[in-house]
Amino acid sequence: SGQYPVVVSTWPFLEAVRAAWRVVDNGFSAVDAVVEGCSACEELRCDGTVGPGGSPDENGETTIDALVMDGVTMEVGAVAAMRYIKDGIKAARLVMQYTEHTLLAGEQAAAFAISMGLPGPTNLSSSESMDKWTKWKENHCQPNFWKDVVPVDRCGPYHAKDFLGSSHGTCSKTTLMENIKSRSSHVGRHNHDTISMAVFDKMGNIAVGTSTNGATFKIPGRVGDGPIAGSSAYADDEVGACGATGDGDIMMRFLPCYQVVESMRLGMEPNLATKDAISRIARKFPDFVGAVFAINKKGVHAGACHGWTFQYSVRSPEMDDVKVYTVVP
Ligand code: SD4
Repeated sequence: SGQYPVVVSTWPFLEAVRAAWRVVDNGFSAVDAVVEGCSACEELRCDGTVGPGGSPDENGETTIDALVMDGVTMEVGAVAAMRYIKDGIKAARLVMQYTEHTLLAGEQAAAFAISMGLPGPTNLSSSESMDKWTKWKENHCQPNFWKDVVPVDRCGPYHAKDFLGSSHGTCSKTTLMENIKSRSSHVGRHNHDTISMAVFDKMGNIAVGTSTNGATFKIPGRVGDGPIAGSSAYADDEVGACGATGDGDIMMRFLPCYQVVESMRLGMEPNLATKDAISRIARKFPDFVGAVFAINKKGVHAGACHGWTFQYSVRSPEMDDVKVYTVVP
């Protein structure tokens, strides 16, 4: 039908949307387009928070969270805190396409990706990520994702193998650091962090995908909302699709994209469904920063946000190029 294909993405990731558009416009599948679009962002290192060389964790290492979901078969493939592999979304797709699993994590996700032919192992650090990390260390390794009391200093790096043979590792057990809650300067407001993309192909089939380095100076091992189906993205071809970005640690408790799609299933317009999902989170966490977009089967789209101004991008047949929509809280 006339309104297809459609590509929607978080943020003004124009090249990513164009890359996905070329794929669906040439008649390939929604899954192909989502993978191509998110891959483009990984290669371009969108906002310095997607793909190799982006946001480091407390150990100074860059890792990748990525997800792909086929909204027709409801198959999902995802990788979480994956090390050493540049191609997050392609690794996620391999999980979906070839295995009966949904989510692989960490070093073993990397081993899977390499065994399946993706390039690696690769050092995902860049001079930018190392600079960020060096500054963070110079600033006394300011804990970024800890509650009020931090019982050990965070000037690692800490790797499990380094603790072998010692009863409780090498870190000081007595340091009490005060967390100055510097999070908002790292997450959100200055960083866009995640590409989450939804595509309808010419057949009207739907897919979503996500790729991100997660949160800057996260605790190593942290898995965000990125690889969680229903949180950073969700699609169901009977209803529509949703993508999310923001404080993943909070958002993943609410499965906002599942919420949005289910609300639309019950007849809610995208506009109300996105607002409702965001306000459910904001009622419990008034300081959270985040956003969702949604698109239903009719091609009607909307976004809602909290704590920042959100932009999402759309490309559809009646447009000459990508159009960016701005949403205010
Ligand atoms: C995360 N949701 O890992 C990602 C980060 C993000 O805008 O999207 N920030 O928490």
